[in-house]
Amino acid sequence: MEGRNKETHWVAEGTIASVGQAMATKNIKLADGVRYQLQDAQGNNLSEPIEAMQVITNVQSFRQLMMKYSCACLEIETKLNVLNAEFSLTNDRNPFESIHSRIKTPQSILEKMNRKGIELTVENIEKYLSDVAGVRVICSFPEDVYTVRQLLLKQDDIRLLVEKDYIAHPKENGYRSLHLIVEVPIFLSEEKRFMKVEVQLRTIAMDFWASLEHKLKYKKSVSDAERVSAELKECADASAALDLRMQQIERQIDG
Ligand code: 0O2
Repeated sequence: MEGRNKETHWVAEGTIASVGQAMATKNIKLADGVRYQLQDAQGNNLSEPIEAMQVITNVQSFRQLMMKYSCACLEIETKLNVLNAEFSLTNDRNPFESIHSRIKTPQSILEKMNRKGIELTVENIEKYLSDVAGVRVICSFPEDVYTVRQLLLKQDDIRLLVEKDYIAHPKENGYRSLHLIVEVPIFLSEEKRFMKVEVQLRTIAMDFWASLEHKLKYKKSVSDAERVSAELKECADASAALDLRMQQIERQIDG
């Protein structure tokens, strides 16, 4: 199986997956925006030409990588759930309210690779993206965010790669969250592999703000966008102040 002209022709044995396998082993790189024509061994076109992302999502090594990221999310979630169970027994309250995991969609992976100007290969996805696996932890109070951080990073199989504290140093638009890029080991039948996971920790109020801001950012026609941004920034500051007041009240009640 061989690609004759990388941008227009692929000689395939019959399935997109087999083309993908061959590309992966030969480390052939895909360019976004180019349409790939799949052909059988006799040179007959197999289907309509398809886009780079459609090809890569059928590559076995891409599927394996996504499976590994899912496992890494599970590892982090389990660690956090164990900590939550212990903490709630000893301290009579939970350090966090909820956890959500997600694997970045192929579309979103493609967009980020394009934005960073990186060629689309399975290897590059793993090498250059650190947020394919994401775990979001929602806490009640700001100090819980740092408690969870400390409990998680204390574990000796977790490696901290990058930390961005947007709570101590909010983004200009008002965005607040603590981001940790960590590596966690996953144990497969034949190997132990460290996988990167982005852990985002934030309060309920920060999460509410971020979800709303995210929605508005992607709205096509926001009239008076500048005023909306300024209002959002005010809301972020007000909600941060409320977080701190609620935390103080909680301390008074708990003693
Ligand atoms: P999605 O759809 O959530 O995955 P890097 O990843 O380090 O190359 P980046 O993306 O600037 O560069 O890193 P950063 O600042 O740590 O942001 C990563 C993620 O945090 C984003 O992922 C968002 O989920 C969230 N985030 C960061 N800034 C904002 C913000 O201003 N508003 C909101 N609502 N969320 C934010 P993605 O990949 O952008 O998107």
